[in-house]
Amino acid sequence: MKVKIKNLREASDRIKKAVKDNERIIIYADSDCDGITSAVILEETIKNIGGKVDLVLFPNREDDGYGVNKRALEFLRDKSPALFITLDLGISNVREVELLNSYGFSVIIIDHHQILDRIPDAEIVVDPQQKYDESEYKYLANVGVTFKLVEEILVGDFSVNLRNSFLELTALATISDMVPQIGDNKIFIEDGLRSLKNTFRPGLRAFLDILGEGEVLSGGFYKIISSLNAAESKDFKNESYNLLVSFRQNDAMDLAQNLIAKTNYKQIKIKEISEEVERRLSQKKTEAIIFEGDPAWRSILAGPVASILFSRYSKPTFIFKKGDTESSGSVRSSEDKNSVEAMKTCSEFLITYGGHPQASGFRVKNEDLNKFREKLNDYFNNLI
Ligand SMILES: [Mn+2]
Repeated sequence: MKVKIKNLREASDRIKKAVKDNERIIIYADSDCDGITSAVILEETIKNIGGKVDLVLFPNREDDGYGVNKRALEFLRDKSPALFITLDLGISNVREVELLNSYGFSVIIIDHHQILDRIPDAEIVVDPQQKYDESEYKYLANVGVTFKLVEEILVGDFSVNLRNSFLELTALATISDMVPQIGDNKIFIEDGLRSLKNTFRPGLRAFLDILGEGEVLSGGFYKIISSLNAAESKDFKNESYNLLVSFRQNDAMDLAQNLIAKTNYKQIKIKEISEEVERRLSQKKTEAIIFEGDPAWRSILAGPVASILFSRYSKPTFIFKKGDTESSGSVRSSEDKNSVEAMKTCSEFLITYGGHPQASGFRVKNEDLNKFREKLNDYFNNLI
């Protein structure tokens, strides 16, 4: 018998209890493919055991920042008591969870990101990266952790159809999150993509119809993933989530069409920004890192731009949107040039930061940008 993810049983029991006692349930998930699919799977599972989720919320990363942000706290203030479940975020929200506790929420964190100095004081924390988690599942995307959780919740009542439907989403988000395709990730991807062509989920069917079934199965599923990642959250709502939970074929077609157009436009912008960064690099002396920002760049494009540049230069890459007073950005690097460990040494300058060694994010006051850059250069220079 494999060792289970720490606190998985506790989270399952707590969610079942909330359903039984008719507690209000709120899901708060990250706005990317991994967070959105996690939310869909957990919500549908809760419905399946006779409960309902009162609110499913997604942060606007562009305007309000990653994780449980300030606007979310304002919005949530009068929504307690409730069971508040975070998905694909939360592990870095020590202060915010303290506030949520004081508002009267019971908080469950489901995340897979690296632990910073302290674990938030939530009722239950499920994160394979945490101390004393003896499971092998360090490599799962959040959707994989969520899949394990719903297996625990549904046990014998997990029908083949529901399982396949969840596997389709798990496959897409596992690929999207770029976690290693090993162990259960490999199984999720194989089984999920196999099931995709027979999907009964109108949102995914719409993509197959628009993009062409054969096309999608021979690699075009990347287009579905980038389309799902192209949605933006507004007022805590997210179009990709709306698409995946829609049961109306026409709505689904419109939403999918719209997301495909968005991702095509984003691709053009990503290329433009990458070229601009390369132009700037050619004009200055080289550093251990790439560190570039601009008021005109949207922070949601920072991740993909950083990915492109990291793959070309193999240097830890920090790309950010420079706001009026603060900047927020994304980082791409490699396991051995751990970006989270690097930012730990700069935490005095950072408002927030977190993520994975290879993919992370940060928010910083503009006046601290230079100190941040210098300290990062120091860190990576000393590493070599
Ligand atoms: Mn994730």
